[in-house]
Amino acid sequence: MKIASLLLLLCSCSSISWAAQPQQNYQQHCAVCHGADRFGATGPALLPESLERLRKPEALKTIREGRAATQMLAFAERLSAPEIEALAQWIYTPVSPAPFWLEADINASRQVAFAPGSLPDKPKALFDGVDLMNLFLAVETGDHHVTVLDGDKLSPLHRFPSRYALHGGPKFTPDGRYVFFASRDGWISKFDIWNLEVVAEIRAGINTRNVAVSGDGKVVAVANYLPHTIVLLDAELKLLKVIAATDGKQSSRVSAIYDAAPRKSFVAALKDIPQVWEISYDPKAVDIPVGLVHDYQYKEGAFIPGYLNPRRTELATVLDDFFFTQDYRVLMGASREGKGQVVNLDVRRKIADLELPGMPHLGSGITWEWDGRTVMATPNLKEGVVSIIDMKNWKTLKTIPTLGPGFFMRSHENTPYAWIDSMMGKGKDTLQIIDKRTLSVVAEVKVAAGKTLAHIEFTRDGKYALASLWERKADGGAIVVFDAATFKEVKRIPMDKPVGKYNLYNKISRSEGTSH
Ligand code: DHE
Repeated sequence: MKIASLLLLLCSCSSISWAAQPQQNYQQHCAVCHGADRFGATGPALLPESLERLRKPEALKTIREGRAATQMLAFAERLSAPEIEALAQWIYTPVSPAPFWLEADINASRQVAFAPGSLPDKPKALFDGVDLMNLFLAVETGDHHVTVLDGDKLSPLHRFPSRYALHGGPKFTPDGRYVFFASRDGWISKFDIWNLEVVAEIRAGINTRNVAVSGDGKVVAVANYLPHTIVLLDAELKLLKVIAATDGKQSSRVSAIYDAAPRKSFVAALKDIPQVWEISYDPKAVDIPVGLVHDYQYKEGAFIPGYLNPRRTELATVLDDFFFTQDYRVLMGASREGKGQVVNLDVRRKIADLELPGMPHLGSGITWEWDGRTVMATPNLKEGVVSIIDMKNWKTLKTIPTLGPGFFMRSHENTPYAWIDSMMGKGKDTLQIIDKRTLSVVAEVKVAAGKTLAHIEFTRDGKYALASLWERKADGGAIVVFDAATFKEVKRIPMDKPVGKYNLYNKISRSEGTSH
């Protein structure tokens, strides 16, 4: 009996110390960089939501061996293998209570390096003779830097550190002077391209999807998974408003937010609620009491929402990836299960279904004129196909087989070709080129067998296509420049895991061949 009690005592003691151990080790070794609450500080957040893209063996390796070219130290000497295992296990468990990031947290996080008006209103001498609208910004996630690239000479001009893990396209002001980046950890950075300085930063959330900038450059919108919010900032990154993403019954992660400049509004995709939200930033869009106008749909509140208030379109199913017509009146959306719908934002209802297999990546779609009509082409994250949709009747005109599931598709007004990667499958090292006139694959390019080649962006004139050799610099990571007519490699610019590259002109002019 005594032995049994002793065993029980030993067992419960060891389980107490086992359970307490990772927290203690975390506070002792990790909290200083990753935050006592695991929300992140100088190091990234360590929450299950933030770690979704890091596989457990990779996390274990990072704790053991550290991360080259970062401040992440190796802990193999200081912690035993079971301690490291317990620590890794623990950072993948949700925090309780659920993470929050209130207005006060957002306001307190704001940092201004250069007050408005304190930097010269003209581009640095470095840019003399450079076409500022043909610059590219290349996001390198190897060592978390951004390179400013001269699109005429195809050579780097400047490189600066970014926040950890930028995601989504950076968004430019219409004059091309400023650009806004979002990191997965919620940091929004405003960079002055003319002066090559980060001028202000703010943490808008804990787990962020993307950022959008209004067509007039005055409002910045941020979509968050954690907390469930849309955050609106002014151009100096001062908080304007936090909008809780809820339908009154349930709250939702916000998958993405886009600028619909011709409508002077943002359009938000919600991951957990079957609604599309449109948020007007038109100062003339005042809230109108229901009853004063003939309103055919929105009867929920006491008014029809106007300036910076979401206007909701109810749908039958959730949509979390969008593509817009060039005038932004109509959006094509898909859920991650692949159900596609066409929604008219003026009449605020679904107007058609889309026949799409797998998991279409509509956000990466492009359009062009074909046989007297506009067609839209979308890659697919699950199946090796490009779907071509007739935008007059929303029917799938053609399904083009590719080497495998792909992420990004690109073209340009001045080229008859569209380029597609297959980075999610076996053909990840090969780009395929589709003739926009015949809707068929006419060429393939590969520069390094077995290495991912993806994400294309054209120069302003459409003469060159720049693709990412998606590797660390030591493993040959580079931007590979192809002649857009002959598909021959003309240059290789070494980079550290270049993810996306963004041409100022193509983005600001909303080229039909690139994402906006
Ligand atoms: Fe992205 C853009 C969603 C995984 C690289 N990605 C976007 C956008 C959305 C999105 C909604 C458009 C926002 C914008 O540009 O403003 N991405 C998602 C996902 O849901 C998904 C599948 C899962 C996730 O973890 O979020 C996902 N994305 C990835 C990656 O794994 C990629 C390849 C590498 C990475 O670093 O995260 C990746 N996403 C990108 C890039 C863009 C992007 C480079 C900008 C494309 C552009 O040219 O505009």
